[in-house]
Amino acid sequence: MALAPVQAPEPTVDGFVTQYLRNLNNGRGVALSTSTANDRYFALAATVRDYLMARWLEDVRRQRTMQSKGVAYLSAEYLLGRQLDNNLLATGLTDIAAEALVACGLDLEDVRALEVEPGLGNGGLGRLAACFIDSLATLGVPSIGYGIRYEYGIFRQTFVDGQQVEQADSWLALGSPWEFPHPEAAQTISFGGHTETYDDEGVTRTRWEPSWNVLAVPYNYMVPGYHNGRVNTLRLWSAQATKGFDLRVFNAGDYQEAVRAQTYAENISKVLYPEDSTPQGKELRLQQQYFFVAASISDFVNLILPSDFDMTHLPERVIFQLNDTHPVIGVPELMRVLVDERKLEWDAAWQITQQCFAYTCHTLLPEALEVWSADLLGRLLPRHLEIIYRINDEFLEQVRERFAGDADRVQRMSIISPDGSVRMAFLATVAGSKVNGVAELHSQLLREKVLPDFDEFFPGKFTNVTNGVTPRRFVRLANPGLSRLITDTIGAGWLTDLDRLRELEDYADDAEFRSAFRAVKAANKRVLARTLAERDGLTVADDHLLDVMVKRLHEYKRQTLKLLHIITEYDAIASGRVTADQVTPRTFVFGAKAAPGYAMAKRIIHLINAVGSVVNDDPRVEGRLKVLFPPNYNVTLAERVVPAADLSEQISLAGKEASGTGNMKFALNGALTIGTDDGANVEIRELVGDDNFFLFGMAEPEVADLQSRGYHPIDFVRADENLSRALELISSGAFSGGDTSVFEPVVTNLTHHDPFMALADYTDYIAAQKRVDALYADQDAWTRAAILNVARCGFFSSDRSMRDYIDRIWHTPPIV
Ligand code: GLG
Repeated sequence: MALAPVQAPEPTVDGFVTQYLRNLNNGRGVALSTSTANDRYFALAATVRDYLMARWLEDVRRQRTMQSKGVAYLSAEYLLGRQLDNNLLATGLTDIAAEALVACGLDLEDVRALEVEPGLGNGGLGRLAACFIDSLATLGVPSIGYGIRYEYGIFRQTFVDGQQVEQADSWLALGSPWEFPHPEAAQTISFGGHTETYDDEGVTRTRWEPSWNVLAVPYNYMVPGYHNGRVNTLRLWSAQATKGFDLRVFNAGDYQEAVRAQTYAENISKVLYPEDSTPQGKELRLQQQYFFVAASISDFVNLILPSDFDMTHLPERVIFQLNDTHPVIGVPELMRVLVDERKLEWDAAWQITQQCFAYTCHTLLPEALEVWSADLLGRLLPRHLEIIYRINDEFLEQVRERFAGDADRVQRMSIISPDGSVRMAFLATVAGSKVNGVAELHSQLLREKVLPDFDEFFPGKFTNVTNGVTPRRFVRLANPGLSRLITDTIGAGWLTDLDRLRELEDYADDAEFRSAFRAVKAANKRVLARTLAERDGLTVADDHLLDVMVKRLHEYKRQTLKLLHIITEYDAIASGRVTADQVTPRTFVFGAKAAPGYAMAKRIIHLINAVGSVVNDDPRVEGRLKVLFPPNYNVTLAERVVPAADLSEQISLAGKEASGTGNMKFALNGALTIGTDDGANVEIRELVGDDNFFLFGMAEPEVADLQSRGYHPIDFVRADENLSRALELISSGAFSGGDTSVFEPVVTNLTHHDPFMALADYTDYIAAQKRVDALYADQDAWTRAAILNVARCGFFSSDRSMRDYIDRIWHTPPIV
């Protein structure tokens, strides 16, 4: 009998119902009548999977047999968001599924609410990785994403008395229907021990004798392209002990000792970015990085490539893209594989390695550029440290040759810092075929300020790829109303060709279109209102300007500046200097998590909540000002907040935000940006035009200039009465029940240090907010500007980012 390939079920309501009930019965072992909500969700996910399966198997097979080059994206984070809707959209089955569920007496809305989003990332960097794999699948580029299957993702944020309290995110408590575990395909990953040399038929080679191992178990996830039948793979690794628990010790009664090794091993994939302020935490983090990178490289070279593959051709088959410095330990790992295991000459191996990696830098903050102490590296990965030393020696030899006598330069460029630690960004830059920043300004500053010696040394190595976001999730799924309006206006096809949004420009002056556009925004606000009411018991007024700042809490992003604006508005009314009806009614929405160990960030969260409760309870500003801070901002909530926003706050100190991607999502959904000349804001403004963007604040050269002249925040307090009043209000205890000590550290920090110059930009920020009010008062003009934002931001599709990576870095053509 010939084996027929797997077939997708019939894409009809009947076909869907049959498959759904089969999954409920055979997969969950329940009848519809006795099923729980979770059963119904799992069966639905399984049914969607069934429609993707045949294509997935085919694409996996093709990946193994093809001769062309593919992308292996190495990222410690993937902030995926919910999968169900996205996969229904990709397969075009949304309507069929909805009808099929009705036929079963169920409601798609209820079932989809059960999905827990996998929060396997912290913020922009992790969400970017998720957007990129979506675009790669949609473009039909052979690629595989590699990462870590954290048992606990980013913590769940709650507020207790206005203060952040973190709770474990047990997203796997009820299991995940989207993953396919393959324990039989586990890789053994080694740590510790020592190295020794040995004689291999006359050649001296090095051998690593590790002292302990863990298993890396792959979990596969489907990554479907949009309406193109393509299904790529995301492979996340989970750590497992090589040996189960020790039965002898267990039987002797020492239960804790019996599972000690197991616990130790499994800790590696336990939590996303464990606190790294303690030495133990740091070590765990390095373990995580090596764990997933070594497993991924081994997976690619040992399993995906044929066993007789000639490694000198590796660069023709793969590019390992390093998403920030987290996977950079992959560089010495590939060298070790090639030299120690595959027995290539060092020089040949180095040639290959340099072509197989490319590095994306996502930051400008020096403290975010990872550095590992040689001591820790040597203990955990002794062979890798040796390899890094040799890479560095040979590299510095070249530097000395080119710049004879320039000892300073040699020291500046050394991968090993003067205190003996390893600078991972330098290693990535030396090894990578290309190095890119994530927005024009960022790439420029990277070349000029962070890595200037390297830019000079490696002409042509540095490039830029401006970030992007997937329009499938962040326009089509998040904003169905706008999507419908766009399709009705310019026809279908724009979702995979986002530049076509340009065609909407013509409609900015069309009164009918503007009113339809406004109606969509209003409906989105009602959807958000419903979400926040159910989720957090919050109310959102219909007629307010929705002013939104959602992103990680960090001083450089300047949530405090936003807060000073709110306090100023509040103070103006409360003190009677303006009457309530003179201010534009606004609801301010915050969403922000602070790193658990970042005390100042947590205090700022507390202050936002404190200001919020005073403002929200004060009858003098009722109906005029409102502050909402729903806890636990995540991708799922973003999909509701972004389409509802009128105003997008992108107010980081110029030169600090590498790119931002939230800024793109808001603009694409018709919010206007109030922003500094920072990150991708620069490009947004250039595209949408100055009239449709509220620019304020110092530009990066002015920041640098003020810094060099000496910045004294107190001068700015003295110069602006509103600012001094706002700060004074905080100091006086107005937001802390008269207690003057709680927020004193925030005020003192601002008035004495203000490392991110919020006070220097305050006056201009307030002026820009006045321009916001003025434009908002003219609804036609505002809507026109909002439409132009949508029409002119097609550039920010992650499809375009992927094409740029392909052209400038990867050279991996789509395979259709
Ligand atoms: C970074 C940056 C953001 C950037 C994102 C994706 O801070 O500005 O948009 O990566 O490149 N660490 C991050 O989240």
